[in-house]
Amino acid sequence: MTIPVDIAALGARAAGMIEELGRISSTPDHLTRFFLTPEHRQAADHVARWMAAAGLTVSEDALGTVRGHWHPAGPEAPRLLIGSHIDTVANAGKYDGTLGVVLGILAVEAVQKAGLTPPYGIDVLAFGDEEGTRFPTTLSSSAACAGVFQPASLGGLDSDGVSLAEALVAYGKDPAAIAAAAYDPSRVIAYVEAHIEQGPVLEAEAEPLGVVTAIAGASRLSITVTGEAGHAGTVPMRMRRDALLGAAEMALAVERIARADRHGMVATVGRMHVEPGSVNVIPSRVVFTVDLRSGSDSSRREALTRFEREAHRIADDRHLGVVISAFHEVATVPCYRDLQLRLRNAVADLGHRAPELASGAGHDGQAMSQLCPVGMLFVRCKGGISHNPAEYASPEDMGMAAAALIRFIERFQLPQRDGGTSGAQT
Ligand code: HGY
Ligand code: MN
Ligand code: MN
Repeated sequence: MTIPVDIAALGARAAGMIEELGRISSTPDHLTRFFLTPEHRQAADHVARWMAAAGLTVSEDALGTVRGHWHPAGPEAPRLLIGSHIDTVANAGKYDGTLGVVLGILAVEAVQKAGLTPPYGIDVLAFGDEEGTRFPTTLSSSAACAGVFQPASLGGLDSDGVSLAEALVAYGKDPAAIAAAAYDPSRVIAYVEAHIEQGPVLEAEAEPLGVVTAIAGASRLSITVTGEAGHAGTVPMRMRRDALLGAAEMALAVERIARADRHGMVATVGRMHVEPGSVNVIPSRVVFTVDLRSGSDSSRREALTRFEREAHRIADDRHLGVVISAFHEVATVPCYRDLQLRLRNAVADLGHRAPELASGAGHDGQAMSQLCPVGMLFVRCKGGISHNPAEYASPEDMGMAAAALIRFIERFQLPQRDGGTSGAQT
């Protein structure tokens, strides 16, 4: 059976759902929706209503992940998981994460309506903490589904000093129930996520969809530099212990290290907090973050070592203190070759070539890969812009992605999980 797909109609529906969720934010003038906030609650309820309207049975786990279940072969049958995240960065675009949840709901609704009765079930998952922008951890909700949640992260604090544990309780969750959120690996077939590319490749290739080969590993550091406050008008330059200038030199050092790398390494100083923060006081303490990524874990780890050495040299030269702590580390995850092939065939059914590309952005698939094989479908986005209100994917491309997921599900059998010929990891 080939399920008829109306790409324009699917795209229009996806665009409408993206707009609806894009309006749920902590501020009316831009989109910011952090984990376990009132706006997360509102968005989760909105997604739950979409799932119920699409014929899914809805539940919510101890980390706030909304789960839409379709079990035509009964609750004990193995499951395909399809999902993404509904939390955002600050001043975000509307498509990052949300698109994967919307497309999962549209695809499962379509295959149900077509009368498909696969020998497996499908859960659509809406994760609440992929970005890691409120608490120090990231991927915590998909980690809970994968059974690899780190209880130590419950003590992580947000900028108001609220711990993850306190925020979960305030959200109506029981941290003691987190372990029960884990899927039984023996009953999960695979995890598939559709996501905007957040890069320029598909646009350059003039293709609406791509298949992800691997998700780049990443490290996130917090660096505290301490110097001595002083009067901006009276302390001679040679006598200063200026924490900000030390931090600035360290930031340039990590940029230099990334630029010199041959594996496309990227380094970002996304946050810098300066104390005391008066215009006429020499900064005495600076805390800044480094986000470092590479397609090669060994080169990323070498870069971390080099940066640590450089930071200490700079601190010594300037008579400053420096403390470096890594608060996030995730390895590069290869996507399962069998899933890549199936996604590529689904796109080919629609008359398109699906370029293969690695993901520089992190995704929930990195956590889910500890539970089951992972596949990702990328959707072209305008100018490759993301983590920016200008982020955009066209209704046509979103419709094409929904149709590709429908084709993927329609043709999905129970692949070999033991690494059989078709399923060996890349
Ligand atoms: O940071 C990332 O790569 C993702 O958007 N969380
Ligand atoms: Mn993101
Ligand atoms: Mn994302």
